Amino acid sequence: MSNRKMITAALPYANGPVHIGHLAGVYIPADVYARFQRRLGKEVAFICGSDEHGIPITIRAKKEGVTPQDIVDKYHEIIKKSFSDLGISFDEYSRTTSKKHYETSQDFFKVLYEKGKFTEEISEQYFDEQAGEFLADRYIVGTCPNCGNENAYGDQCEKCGSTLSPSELINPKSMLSGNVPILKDTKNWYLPLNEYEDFLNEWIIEGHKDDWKPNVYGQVKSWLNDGLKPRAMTRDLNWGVPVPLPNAEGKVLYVWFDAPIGYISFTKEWAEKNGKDWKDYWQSENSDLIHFIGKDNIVFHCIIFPAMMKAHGDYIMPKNVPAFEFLNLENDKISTSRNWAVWAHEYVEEFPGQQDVLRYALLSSAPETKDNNFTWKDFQTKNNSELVGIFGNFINRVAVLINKDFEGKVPEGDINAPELEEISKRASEVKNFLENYEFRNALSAFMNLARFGNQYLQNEEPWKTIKVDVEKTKHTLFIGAQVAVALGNLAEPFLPFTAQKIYDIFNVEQLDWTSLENSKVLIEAGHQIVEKAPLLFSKIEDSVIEAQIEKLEQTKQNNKKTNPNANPMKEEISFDDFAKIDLRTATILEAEKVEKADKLLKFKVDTGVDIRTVVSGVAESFTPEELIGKQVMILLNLAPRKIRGIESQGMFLLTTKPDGKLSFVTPDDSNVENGIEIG
Ligand code: B3M
Ligand code: ZN
Repeated sequence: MSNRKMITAALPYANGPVHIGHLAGVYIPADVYARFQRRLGKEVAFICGSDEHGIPITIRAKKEGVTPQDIVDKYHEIIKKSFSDLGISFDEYSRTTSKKHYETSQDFFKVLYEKGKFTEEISEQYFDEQAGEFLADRYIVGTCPNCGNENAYGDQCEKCGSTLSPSELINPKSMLSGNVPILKDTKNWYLPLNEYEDFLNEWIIEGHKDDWKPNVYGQVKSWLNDGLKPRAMTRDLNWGVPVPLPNAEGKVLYVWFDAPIGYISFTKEWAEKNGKDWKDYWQSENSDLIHFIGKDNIVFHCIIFPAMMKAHGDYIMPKNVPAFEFLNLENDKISTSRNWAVWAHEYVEEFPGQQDVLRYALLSSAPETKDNNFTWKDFQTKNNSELVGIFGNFINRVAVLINKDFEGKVPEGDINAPELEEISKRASEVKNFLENYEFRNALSAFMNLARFGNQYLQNEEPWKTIKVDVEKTKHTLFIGAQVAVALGNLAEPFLPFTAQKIYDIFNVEQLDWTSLENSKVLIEAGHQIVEKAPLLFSKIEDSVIEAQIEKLEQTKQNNKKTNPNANPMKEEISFDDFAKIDLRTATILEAEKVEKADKLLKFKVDTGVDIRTVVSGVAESFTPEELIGKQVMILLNLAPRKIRGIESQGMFLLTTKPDGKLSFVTPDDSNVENGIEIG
């Protein structure tokens, strides 16, 4: 068994914050694994960083009207902070716009180029002549040939879900200029994946049939059965790592070429800061490379990146690629664009000090072998019944009773008691499950020790026996203390914040894993614990859960909007409220500019009731002349207001056009008299 563990977690795209789906399906399990391996005494490098290239970034930038750099700067910080707040113990969290990464990925490309591993191919790509750019599939919109959706993308129709290619779109248009794109020849460098089929078959299909997860193995097998094709490793784009060849202007490395090399670049950054040699982790047989990813990344980590590393020649292959399925939220697919998610940074703010509750809830419903579901009700139950009711309750009772009855000193007990075996049994179970990437089973094995401890106290009743049998009580609490310290130690990979609290309560240092497996005393008799033990967990009230469910309900309402730009409905009013409003038809008699006010016009209006003065901010949308004689609608009984010294006696009904210009709401029939009530 190798002494080093090179553990990677998929690089999140820096185009949005991370949500519980990412956490449950990649980052929390990866963190548990890394922490556990450190406890076994392995030399661990746990590496991640933001994926800052690729179309998801440029699309987001376009949407927000800012540069790709602005987008990645913003989300890199948010993501990085969320991870650190949630105790994800990366040794390095960097970003693919770092200098080291440019160097590393360009060098990697050059090695493959110089070894003649690429083929050069000319292909026809859509090109926007006005913008002077080749268009990624996502940048082409048109009508879906399958469902008629007019806003289908060149790679996919989000309405009917079908996968498309740009040439299938009816009336394709460039998203950059709105023009019809033309087809133009372009040269790119391809990795002939078909040449790696034999290698991949032997390494994975024959070599990892039994130790890789069936979902991963199955996907790889089906890709290989279908046969692999050469795949372009460069793109015509202006955001990414430039292709390091002469005459390659306007070309960048394919994001799935540069991103996995990020794992290597970031290991180098970490190694330099920590006096390590990165090659010990990436180019040594005494290192296990393990990629934690979501199922949509399997092909990249099991086929393309290994083929790249094989082509390069100096790298080890991944030992395992534990890929997770997806987590749903309240029985609906998590979606960034629909805002259907629980966002990590929001959770941290709304549940301060409760990071471990989320870690626990997500681990216990981790989508290991099939898609799983997160509900707020379930989250509440897991906290209130399991963490508060069992685990927290047990630790608290042990600490309180030792203080109350034995002045805070762990009492004497039988050091050969059979209960100590329960500890070592559970520790070995947790270990075996974690070695097999069975996180949910590992978590239950740990919780079973807490259940055992709780039951033990329940049976022994030290709060009663203290009055009649002090010796027996001593033994009970001696065992209680052993189990409590064991629980702290076993909890650490899963619930690191809670583990630290337990170490503090019992005034102990963290132990390595093997000492837990030896049925030994973990805390000696006579050891002084703290006097006032804080509670590990607190009950989550119904109102807190209801507020979260309400928040999701709001999202649902927003998603129903037919116009995404429409503001949400204002608070409901009664009919009586409405009846107070006096709206009338009126005609503009005179209009003139208000001096020294660019936006204002002053009007004389015939309201049918009287002739009055109105000041309105429409000067940027209309000239005074074009409004004279126009019939409009006016709010008559609005209290008069002084605007620039002029008393305005009413307000016109106006709306805004897509270009930002104002437009009057008018009766659609010209035969309406002035002063007619509207309602
Ligand atoms: N940036 C994340 C994703 O597909 C993608 C992973 C890169 S790992 C090298 O969600
Ligand atoms: Zn469609």
